[in-house]
Amino acid sequence: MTTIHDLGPAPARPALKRLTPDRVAAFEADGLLLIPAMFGPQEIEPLVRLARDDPRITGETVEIIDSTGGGAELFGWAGVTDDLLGAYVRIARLVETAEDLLGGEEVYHWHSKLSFKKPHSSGRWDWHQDYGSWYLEGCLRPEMLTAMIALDACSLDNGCVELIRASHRLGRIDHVAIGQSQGADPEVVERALEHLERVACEIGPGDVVFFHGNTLHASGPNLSEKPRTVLHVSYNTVRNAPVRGYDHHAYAPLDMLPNDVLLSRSWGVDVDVARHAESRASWKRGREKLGNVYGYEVKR
Ligand SMILES: O=C(O)CCC(=O)C(=O)O
Repeated sequence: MTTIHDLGPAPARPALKRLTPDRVAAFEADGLLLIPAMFGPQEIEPLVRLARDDPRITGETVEIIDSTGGGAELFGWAGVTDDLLGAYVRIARLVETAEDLLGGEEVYHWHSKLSFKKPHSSGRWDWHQDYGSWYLEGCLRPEMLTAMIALDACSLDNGCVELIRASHRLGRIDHVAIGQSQGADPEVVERALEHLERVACEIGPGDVVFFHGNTLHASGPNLSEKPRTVLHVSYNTVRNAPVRGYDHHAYAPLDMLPNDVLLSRSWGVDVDVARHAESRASWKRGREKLGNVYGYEVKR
């Protein structure tokens, strides 16, 4: 215990590793930040191939049911994997950017999701905050963010992610039942949209959008003949590891990989099938133990 008279100055912020102060300030103001071409074409290509054709991925997706009964497809995992998928999670440039954006705090991998929208598919994501569900696992601070890496060209017609600029400053918004699913209270979202900007993430392969855990986001159906695939990589700060929660969200050291890991093709196997199967099983056990903190129906 200390008294208010004895408080020292706030601790200085650690030096930035990858970003300039103005970019960090932009993220803090807007809850989102675009880094164009963070991955080059040769770096993104192996993941595009894997996500498109590999039955170890395409045969293991789940369908997330939205408020209108449509289904969006995901391949998700948590933990630290020693494979191509893990290389995108552990590559230094992504991890260090996340740390710069989260006040210089050390981060670990929360979970990642390949999010697919097939051509002419109706699945959508209702407006939500990721921290809405992560909070229910006992993460006390919203010191969490997602790096969304585009694998395809994303636009409004193929269901790109939309963000509400600066909505992270509204704090955590209750998620409520909406049609067949759940999402941020629609009345609050409507009010937010009266004075905050709706931003379409129209980005190309290799571009990355970082968004804060409390940034409201959604995406519409894919009305086009082109696929829309993105990889969402979510990080939590080490000091914010959950006080309860799904076991696979517990802290595990990230073991960062060098920035040339993708070009030097030094990632080992493409998909560590056993680790991914264990991650999915752990996800299921977590749902059984804690309930469905995400609030939406998941179908295989
Ligand atoms: O990929 C998308 O369209 C959105 C996915 C999303 O919001 C999520 O996984 O929380």
